[in-house]
Amino acid sequence: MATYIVGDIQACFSGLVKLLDSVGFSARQDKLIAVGDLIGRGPEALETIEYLYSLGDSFETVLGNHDLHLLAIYSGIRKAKPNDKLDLLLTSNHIEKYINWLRKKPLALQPKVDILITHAGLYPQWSIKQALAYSNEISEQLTGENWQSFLSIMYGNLPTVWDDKLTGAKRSRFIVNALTRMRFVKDVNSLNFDCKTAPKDANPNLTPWFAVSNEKLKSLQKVIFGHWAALNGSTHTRQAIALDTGFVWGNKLTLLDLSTNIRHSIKYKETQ
Ligand SMILES: [Mn+2]
Repeated sequence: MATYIVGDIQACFSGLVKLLDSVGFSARQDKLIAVGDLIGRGPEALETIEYLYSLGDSFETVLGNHDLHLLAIYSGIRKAKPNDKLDLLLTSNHIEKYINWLRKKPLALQPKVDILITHAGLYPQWSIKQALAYSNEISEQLTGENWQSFLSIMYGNLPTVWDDKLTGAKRSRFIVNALTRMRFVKDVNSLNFDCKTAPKDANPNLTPWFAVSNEKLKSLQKVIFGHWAALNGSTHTRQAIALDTGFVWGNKLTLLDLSTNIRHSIKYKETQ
């Protein structure tokens, strides 16, 4: 039994299947975990969700910003843009089933001791334990009856700095942003949402979240994340493992075998 963690699929169903075939993935024996952004921008949103749903207990995921965006569009809180490419999924006869399945997924997972998976990473002032607890706070809202009103307060960039004393919408918004949208921080702990480049091309006052020293992250612990295609899978940091390698932008889709630590990739052009 192998456990594979896959980078941002973003509705690239054909590429995903080819990559899984290349490692001999078997839904009966193996487990697939995604780092979120299952859909968004790519061409095969419906096929991707149908397939991942069909994997049943062999599949787990954390939610990414595009997945939350889908929930918000479905709920009428956000309008779909043409480049979201979600029309066939949203008009599927089974959309309600898929939405109810997705909103029960967490924002953080701990597939084994010392490993955290989230879409965007670990905020530099949080421990893994805190990230899991905060993810649970959001899941309580997303799985509850008033999940759609929760989504309506989710959008916005403020506050940018965490404080344990935050409550209500501000607290929820920070948690969602830190776990699903973070890339750079300014002044050690202030989230920045403007810059999506590789760290070397960023304004020098911005630091990737994983390059800020985190006193609460123990030396054996690791954080596996997606969301940041411009990193191209590299953080130069042993404890932060980046798996978004930009397949939807014509680059690669990456799968990490959790037991061997070996990465398997497929290039976009090999799948055309
Ligand atoms: Mn993302």
